[in-house]
Amino acid sequence: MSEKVVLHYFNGRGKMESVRWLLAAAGVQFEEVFLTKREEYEKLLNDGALMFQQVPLVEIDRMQLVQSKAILNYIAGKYSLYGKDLKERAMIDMYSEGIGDLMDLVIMYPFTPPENKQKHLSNIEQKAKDRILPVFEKGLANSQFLVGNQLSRADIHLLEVTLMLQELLPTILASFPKIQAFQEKMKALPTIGKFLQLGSARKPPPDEAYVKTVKEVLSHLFK
Ligand SMILES: N[C@@H](CCC(=O)N[C@@H](CS)C(=O)NCC(=O)O)C(=O)O
Repeated sequence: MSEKVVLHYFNGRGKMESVRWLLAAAGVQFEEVFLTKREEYEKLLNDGALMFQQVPLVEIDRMQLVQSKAILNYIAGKYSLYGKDLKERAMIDMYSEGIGDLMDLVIMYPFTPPENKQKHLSNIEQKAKDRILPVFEKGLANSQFLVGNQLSRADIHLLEVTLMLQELLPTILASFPKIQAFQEKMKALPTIGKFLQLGSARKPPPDEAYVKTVKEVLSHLFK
């Protein structure tokens, strides 16, 4: 019997979202505990659950995992989304880190003050078009998956980030036909299709309520 997996995070699309994508793609059920009040964050601190005083936190296999990259690595390894050998894994890591750089910019966008939003968005667009997306257009030139001949976390992260980009910049994929075709193939995978269904577990784009909760709970960061 598989043990339960519990995710602790803010109820919105922050760093935990990529973890949720991987679990969903692997068909793993999980429970969620949302942080809504400062006291809940303090309780996790007092319980010694947060090694670096930060969420996200994932309880899995009798461990309390923090640091989103460590969490993603563990889940990818456990559910066979991490290539067949060390070389494939290195490739998957490079792709995932490149995607992560872009993802971090997108995650920070809702927290950008209104006067800086346009500049931030232009930065996202430029990084995506000139630096990140061309790498994946090339990587998908002759194969269905980015690494080897099987699904890996890199594919799942790429679908996630390209869908996020399109919400902010609807025509961003116009000159990347291979990525567009890749998106369609990925969406046709049963577990991913299910995750993307309306009313499914996928989080909507961050709204003001989410930003307000994060700022209230982590008030020490937003003085
Ligand atoms: N490197 C960490 C960063 C996590 C992080 O920045 N968490 C924020 C919330 S999204 C936090 O808990 N900050 C509290 C603090 O830094 O005091 C990761 O990837 O998990």
